[in-house]
Amino acid sequence: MKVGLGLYRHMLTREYYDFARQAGCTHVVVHLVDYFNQGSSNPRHNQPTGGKYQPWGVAGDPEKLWTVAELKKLRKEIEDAGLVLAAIENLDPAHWHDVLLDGPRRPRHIENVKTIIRNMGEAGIPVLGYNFSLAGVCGRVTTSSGRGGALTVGMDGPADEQPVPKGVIWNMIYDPNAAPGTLPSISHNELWRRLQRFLEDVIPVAEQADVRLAAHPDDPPMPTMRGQPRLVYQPHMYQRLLDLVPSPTNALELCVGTIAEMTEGDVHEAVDRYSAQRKIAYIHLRNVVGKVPHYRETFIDEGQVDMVRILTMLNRNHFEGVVIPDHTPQMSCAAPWHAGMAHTLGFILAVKAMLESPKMAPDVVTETTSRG
Ligand SMILES: [Mn+2]
Repeated sequence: MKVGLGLYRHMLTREYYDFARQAGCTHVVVHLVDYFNQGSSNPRHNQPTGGKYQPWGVAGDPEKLWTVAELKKLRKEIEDAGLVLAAIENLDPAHWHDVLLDGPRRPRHIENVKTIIRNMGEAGIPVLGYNFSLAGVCGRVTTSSGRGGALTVGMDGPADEQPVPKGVIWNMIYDPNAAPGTLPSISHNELWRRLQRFLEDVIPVAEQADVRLAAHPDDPPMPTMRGQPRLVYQPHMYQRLLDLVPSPTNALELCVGTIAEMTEGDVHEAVDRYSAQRKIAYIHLRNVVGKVPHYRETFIDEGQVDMVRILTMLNRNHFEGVVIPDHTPQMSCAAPWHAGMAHTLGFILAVKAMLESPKMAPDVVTETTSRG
């Protein structure tokens, strides 16, 4: 298991790379989509939040795909700082919205995704995280209900009252000039059909390019959000995604917090099951209290997930990918994002050190696995 840090687009600077190393990371996962672009309710020192029904921001330039030259330059800058670029997280809605929507530009947008995958392969970036979702990460509220009054994110009930407006996909605005109106609802089967077509189109290209595709589950994991179906909103639905197109390249960006919010199954079992199958490309780690549609994100050392048990299972199943902190509540100081990340990384590194200590490991493993 390796420990990394996820960096948003505006954080792709030497200062943030140095921070990652100082906090004990060997790897970084980068976001090239600028979620915060013109977002009115989306402060940059937090995870992208938006409002319950307010999108994050405006998507990127549909004509500008990430080039081999810029990807190679990014990789070099990260390596010059002493880190490894483990993955790119998320596609820009501007590049592939008609794959999600099954719209008229789908053929072109599938080619966009293939080009991005080939470019990543050429630049030596081994994993692409993605989220096959129409409504995206939405429907959440930010409150000061975290420990010590920390600002944190969660749900206070379902979010189906306001449908997705036209011109918005995956909680970002891809067409600011879209006609008024809302996106018609589709069925769960139709969404699975779109995912299957997507995987069948791009997995062969990804295999050739040696880039793993890693699917994030639906966050928040409700059956529907804003009137649109969700794909992976119970732990077993990840298996359906894997079985659609069986390949080591068809893999998971397993989000522990999201799975813990699901109403069925058990997050510890899910981590055990999918890591034993070698299907996890990388892991988002965060803790949580409650289940959808009523939950709150918490600090790593509280909440309903037994993090020691999760990390022990990953270690026992010889998980060789990267674990990154997902989101954290905002700590009261001048650098709330940094403080939350450093706190989470310290916790992860302590457990990792314990598991890897030759004298400690057998006792810890026995103790934590016998707990259940
Ligand atoms: Mn996540």
